[in-house]
Amino acid sequence: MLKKNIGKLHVLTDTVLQSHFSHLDLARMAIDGGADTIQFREKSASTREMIEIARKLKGVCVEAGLPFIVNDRVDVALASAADGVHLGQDDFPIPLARELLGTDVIIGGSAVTLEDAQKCLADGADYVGFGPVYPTSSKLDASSPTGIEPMEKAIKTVPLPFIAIGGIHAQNVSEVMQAGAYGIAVISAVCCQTDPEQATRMLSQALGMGD
Ligand code: TZP
Ligand code: MG
Repeated sequence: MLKKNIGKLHVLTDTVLQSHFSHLDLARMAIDGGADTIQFREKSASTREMIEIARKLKGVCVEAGLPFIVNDRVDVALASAADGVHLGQDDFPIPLARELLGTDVIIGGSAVTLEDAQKCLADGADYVGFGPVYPTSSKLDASSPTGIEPMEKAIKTVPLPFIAIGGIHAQNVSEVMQAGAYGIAVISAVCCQTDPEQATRMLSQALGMGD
């Protein structure tokens, strides 16, 4: 049993790959479809705008009883009383984020290699976001896809929950879960679908959630 509520189906909201739905629309639909973590991922809005959206998203997540995580931005996480923050290897340093946010806040760290994952552990992350496992066009500066085996090896070596990310959809969920992932994180498999709620439901079913 994990000490913190690290969800198994993280939906990252995105308004760059699509402009049909807002962050708030996406969060609501993902929650209705069975997402158990919402991560606010916004790279281009102003800080004020980000804070405004994040505070609304936090409200939606509180209502649903789900953790709300902010990508990259410790300041926006603080300003919205987020439950967590997700930090890449070149983002705000995890140990400093921990100092500022406290022990109860969920901190996720990104990893593409075993060494990255070991660093996440040493830095005090609560989970590892590992990937891209499969090819993805949702992240401009994404590394080459790792494939399953490096993730499997990292999972066996680093005692943290692993959230697989990158090119994950309902058809390859079972492969990443069999490799030992604790859960998955997706952008396009939800945000870029005509029915994000139904798309989330397919993923949650593939994960065997709510069975
Ligand atoms: N980090 C590694 S891959 C990725 C991020 C944010 C993008 C995931 O998007 P998608 O559409 O689920 O492949
Ligand atoms: Mg980042």
